[in-house]
Amino acid sequence: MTATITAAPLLAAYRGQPTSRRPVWFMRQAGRSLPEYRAVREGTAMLDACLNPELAAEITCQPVRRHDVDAAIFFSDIVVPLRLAGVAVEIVPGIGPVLDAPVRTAADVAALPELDPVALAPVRDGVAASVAQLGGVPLIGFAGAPFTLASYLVEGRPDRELPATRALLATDPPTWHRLLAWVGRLTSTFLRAQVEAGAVAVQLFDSWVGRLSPAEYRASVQPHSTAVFTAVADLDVPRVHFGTATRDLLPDLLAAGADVVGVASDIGLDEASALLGGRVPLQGNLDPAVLAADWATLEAAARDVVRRGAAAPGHVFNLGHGVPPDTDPDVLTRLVDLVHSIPPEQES
Ligand code: 1CP
Repeated sequence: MTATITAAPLLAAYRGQPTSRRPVWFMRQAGRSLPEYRAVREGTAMLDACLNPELAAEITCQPVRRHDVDAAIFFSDIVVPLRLAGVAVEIVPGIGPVLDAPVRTAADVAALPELDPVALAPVRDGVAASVAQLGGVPLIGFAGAPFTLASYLVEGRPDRELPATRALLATDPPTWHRLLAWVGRLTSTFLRAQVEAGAVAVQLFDSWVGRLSPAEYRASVQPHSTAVFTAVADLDVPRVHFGTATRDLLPDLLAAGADVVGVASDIGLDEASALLGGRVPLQGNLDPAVLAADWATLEAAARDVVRRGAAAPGHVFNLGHGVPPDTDPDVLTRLVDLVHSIPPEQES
């Protein structure tokens, strides 16, 4: 890691240290809200774009060039390692990840192929090409957490109620645990490849984990997320753990092995910080819906996030979830300028 990257505001905030400016980036910043993204994606299927190193690097860098955000996130998807392991999955426009065959039985789980790290060459090459173009702006690697990725395998397609996932968890614990252990190995391999190729932080997305009670989470999910965090611990990069609707789960998400907790918009950052003992750097959590509001409303909401975020030892400004596809990119640029312009002494 170069000295410039080590001193980057993103990494300082992730470590709970003072920063030269308040870092900001957006989940799903690389993607559909940008006209230059739609232009380069024209005619290329989503997963083919992810596996084309030059194209993935170009899309990764687009939001950094346009918005002056403090981090890039590698353009990929949580299902990319499934495809590279040989699982038949496609990202269908307007729907999301769809599998040829859902994974629901002990036999289905036993038949899942292990991911050969060699198959990750397009990911390593895409990360390396991104880092080469980013000129010192940190690159975040990411993966789907075992629960959220398993939910796509079990449902076979997006379904926020997760009926088949919850049924498998409740009725066949041995198969459930074998499935999550498989996903955990897959996710660890995917994350390691990104860091070895130049990513300087990682984020584990457990987007749908808020569907579980704390007791369910601890018994059925947390050990597998811990295994992922442990598998990348020796790489010594900040590990961010994100989920939505996690008000009741925040201490458990931290205890899974994270260094930073990503908070969705259902709870204020000051309250989240208190629930975590006031000692954990946080990332978040402007409500993405506010991006469509008039500027005065958006500015007030962003300042409120900054004010509440000051309760934590470090704060990386972000949304509470991904950028909605119909967001005006100029609003994001203006928001970045605003967040950078608020001096630390005006936080409280
Ligand atoms: O054609 C397209 O443009 C497809 C839309 C798209 C994009 C741009 C998908 C399909 N994935 C992505 C990229 C992506 N996915 C990134 C890129 C980096 C960035 O943040 O800019 C990231 C981090 C993801 C991660 C991801 N994929 C998550 C976790 C984050 C989250 O939003 O909760 C999840 C749950 C997915 C699954 C997925 N992939 C795509 C869609 C539409 C979905 C969600 C489907 C659903 O509603 O369940």
